[in-house]
Amino acid sequence: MPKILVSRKISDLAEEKLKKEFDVKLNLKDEPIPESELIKIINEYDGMISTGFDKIGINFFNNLNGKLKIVAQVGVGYDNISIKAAEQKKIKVTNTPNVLNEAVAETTILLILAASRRVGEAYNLVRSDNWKNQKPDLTKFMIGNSVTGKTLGIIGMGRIGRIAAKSAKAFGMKIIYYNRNKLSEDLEDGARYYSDLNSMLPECDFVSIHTPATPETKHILNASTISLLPRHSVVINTSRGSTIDDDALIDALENKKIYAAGLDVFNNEPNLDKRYTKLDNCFVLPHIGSATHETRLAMSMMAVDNIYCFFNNKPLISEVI
Ligand code: 8YV
Repeated sequence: MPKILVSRKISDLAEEKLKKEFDVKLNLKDEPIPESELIKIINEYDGMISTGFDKIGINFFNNLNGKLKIVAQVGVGYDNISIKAAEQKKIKVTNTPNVLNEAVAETTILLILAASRRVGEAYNLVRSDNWKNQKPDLTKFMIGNSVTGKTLGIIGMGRIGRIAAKSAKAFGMKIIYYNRNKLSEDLEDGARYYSDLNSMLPECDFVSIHTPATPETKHILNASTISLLPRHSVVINTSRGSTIDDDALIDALENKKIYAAGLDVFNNEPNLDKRYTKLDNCFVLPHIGSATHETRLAMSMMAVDNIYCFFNNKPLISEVI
């Protein structure tokens, strides 16, 4: 019976299913396994279920003795895994695309609304019992920007970007997008394509990032690209923190070069740049894009199914390499 290490607590049903077929080491207490510890123990296992919180880098792969065959990540992103090293060592890597599209799109809409309608400030006012000290000024009190009818620019019109676009249309938003390639008319669904990011940015009332973290997308929003955004624009990020240059975005928010930001992901999570937490015009979440019961169960199940298919010589559900 193949031995499988599950690096973090995953959904109960998925753990049950895995236990039926494999010799499983679960992490019921959900204690993070430090990288050095993981490297020490991993050679006891034939397969591993990982999460985006585990660092599975070159050292991990260099240390393998031939027993480990597959890393099944619970997550669509896999920037925590050195894919090149995995390829060299002929280790399969799988991820969990599609099942989280809607949850992340929901979070995108949540951030669009929260950032433009000043939800963070408004919520803090009530919670801190300071509402009663405010004058309900009709033209000033918690006045934000409307979302309806505005233009949303999507950077990265993949599976998640397209669902976010579809949801945004419910608010009458016009969709424009920047992507490596123009999509078919069917997938575009009325969105206007820009082959050049710099040409799209001045047209955006909102801009939302939906790319994976790659060397090409690192700091795709930086001082130069942010300077092209209108002053009333709002930056949304549910992808990865690395797509944004923090200094540039914080400068733009502090000096009102843009209106607001809504961010679910950060560089160096969970130790985000503290300046974000001090800004009234920045609505922040702790990377909860896919955090619904339904979605985390589906993600957990997909990772388990990938492990099952691999050890039963069936086609994998979602293969990265
Ligand atoms: C997860 C994510 O929270 O799927 C992803 O890429 O960022 C999130 O859904 C995280 O990576 C857990 O593995």
